[in-house]
Amino acid sequence: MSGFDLVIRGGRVATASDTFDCDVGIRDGRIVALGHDLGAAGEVIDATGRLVLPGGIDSHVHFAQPSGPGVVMADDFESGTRSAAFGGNTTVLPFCLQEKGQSLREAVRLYHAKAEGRCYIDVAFHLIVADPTPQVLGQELPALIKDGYSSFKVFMTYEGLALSDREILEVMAVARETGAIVMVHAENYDAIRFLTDRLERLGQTTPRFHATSRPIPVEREATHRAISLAELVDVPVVIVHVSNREAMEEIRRAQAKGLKVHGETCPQYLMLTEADLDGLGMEGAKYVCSPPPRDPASQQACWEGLQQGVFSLFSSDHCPFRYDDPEGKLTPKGRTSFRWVPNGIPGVATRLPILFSEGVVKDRIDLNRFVALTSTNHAKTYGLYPRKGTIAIGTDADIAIWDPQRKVTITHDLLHDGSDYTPYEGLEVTGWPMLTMVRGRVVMRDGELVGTADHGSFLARSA
Ligand code: DUC
Ligand code: ZN
Ligand code: ZN
Repeated sequence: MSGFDLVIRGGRVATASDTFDCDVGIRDGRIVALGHDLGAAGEVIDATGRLVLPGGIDSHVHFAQPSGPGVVMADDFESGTRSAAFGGNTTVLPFCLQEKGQSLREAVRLYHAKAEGRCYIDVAFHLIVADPTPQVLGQELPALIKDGYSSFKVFMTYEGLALSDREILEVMAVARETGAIVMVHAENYDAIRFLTDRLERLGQTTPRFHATSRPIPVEREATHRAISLAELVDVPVVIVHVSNREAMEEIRRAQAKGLKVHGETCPQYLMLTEADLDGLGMEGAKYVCSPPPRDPASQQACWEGLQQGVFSLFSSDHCPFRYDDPEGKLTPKGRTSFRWVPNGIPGVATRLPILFSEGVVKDRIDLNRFVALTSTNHAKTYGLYPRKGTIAIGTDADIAIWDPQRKVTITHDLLHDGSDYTPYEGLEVTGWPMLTMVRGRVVMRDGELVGTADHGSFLARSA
């Protein structure tokens, strides 16, 4: 009787550093052998002609997040993790949002209740700190960090979420003391409000003006300020969803100075531009996200950031709202002004195929950088490595098997999320995840869901 539950045979394995042909032996949900002729197993998966990659880790997704009166996020944990599995992901990190006046501990309890038994793949939570009271800063946050919630996001914009510089410094100081990492949404709140009010006075309220209300200086200034605040406290930060060259250069400069600043960008900043917000009628609302998609020069800058290592993280920022739905993009208020259109677009299932096709197939990045940007670096940055994010002896058997030649035209029905559209409808890609396995159990095979929503487990992380 063989010692393996499963052997993946004949594939080409790639990690963030190496590419090699070998079989992968799995037992009890872990990788226990890499080699040739591993012998018989309970099950053999033939991966001839396929790539065997660490499952994607998407460290920036939003599921079941409270999104304001009358607005409902399109994905809960079940549909969100299902869609993630179809896109070759094995772990996601969604955000647990603290609302003003709410205890952070209570927010975490409620978020666990939403996720419990409803995840196809593994999850860890970031926290969003919206109300940094003395109780939160002095007790709840340090205790939660100890319990495995070792990263949290702060916002420099949005009603009810934006923190003052003083508050950001207080939160960063807790991270400094406890070894946590701070993610920053860097856009200047007052500048956006000023520009939005002015546009509305001029009657410029259609979705395209969303981009006009948050131009590049709004993001560049806040990026600079966020980095400066982190420098004062000497804490590691991630500048999330970076959309353009000027913000990217702020990060590059900080990295060159030796500051612990990580950069993240997302598919929308490679594939979309503000022209997409121009659609007929309200169609542009489908592309409303923040920061907004920019222009071809900004897309090029984001590619350079990925190629040169300024960006170590490529995440989806999956933040889904249905389009044709009064609880989605087109709420009664959303129809009156871009100001009220929920910010965010879906993308957890399309992140990997887009970067593989546009990046690896088109020779902008190599396969090892693809693995680093989509899996390994996420695990390393957020305290999941080496259990997650690579293929090595002893790691969780979290694997995506890809057909690198398969040509697919992206249509929404392939993505299995809770939304009613994809911003990438009709995009042709080469390379597609054919099988997703979490801790040795197949969740998705050949476009069919074969896993169950009780398989995903919660991952507590080390700081
Ligand atoms: N920031 C995010 O990270 N996601 C969606 C909306 C936003 O502003
Ligand atoms: Zn954000
Ligand atoms: Zn986000």
